[in-house]
Amino acid sequence: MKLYVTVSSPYARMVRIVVREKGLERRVEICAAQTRLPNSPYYAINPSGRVPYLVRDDGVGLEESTLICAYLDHLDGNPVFDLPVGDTAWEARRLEALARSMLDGLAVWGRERARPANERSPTILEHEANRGARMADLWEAEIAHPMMRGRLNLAQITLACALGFDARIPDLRWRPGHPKLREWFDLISARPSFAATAPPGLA
Ligand SMILES: N[C@@H](CCC(=O)N[C@@H](CS)C(=O)NCC(=O)O)C(=O)O
Repeated sequence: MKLYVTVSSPYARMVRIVVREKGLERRVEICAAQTRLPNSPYYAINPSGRVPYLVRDDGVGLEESTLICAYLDHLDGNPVFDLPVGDTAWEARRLEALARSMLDGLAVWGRERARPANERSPTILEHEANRGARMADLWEAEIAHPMMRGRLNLAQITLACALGFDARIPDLRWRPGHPKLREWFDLISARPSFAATAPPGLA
């Protein structure tokens, strides 16, 4: 199988973490995609131009980080990232949605920052910076939740990929004033699958 990624994409990082957590490094070839480029050859592979994108052994392509994570998790018939059964599933989904909200906002912020300076919208930059600050406050309160401490799950992976995106957004200063979140992040970042997939800083 081929997994198309960019090294900076936090969504692709989620899948790269799952590849390592599931020991699939030999089955999944990581391929660099050229995104956001006019006429990129990547568009012939994935017309949407987005990453992550998994081309399965049968040639069928899958988009969306959560779908790809679930597909890879189920390959061995022993999924470890499925939702828990019963009422706790709602808590798991609630936390995952909150982490996704933070990640989606930061992705918009990062994309706006990456535009040429004269094309950036100060309104969007400010809106996303404020959202990021509110979400960091929210997560400082939520991070003690047992599901954020227990066995690795998609809420944890999503939140860690969101917070780690500060490597690409220097103005995202979520650490000051959030000691519990900082401690949680430093711990999860030391896990080999997270350490090996950390996004490069800006040049
Ligand atoms: N909801 C998608 C988001 C994927 C996404 O936004 N990927 C960005 C990189 S972070 C991308 O491919 N951007 C290229 C483009 O928009 O052309 C997922 O979870 O996989």
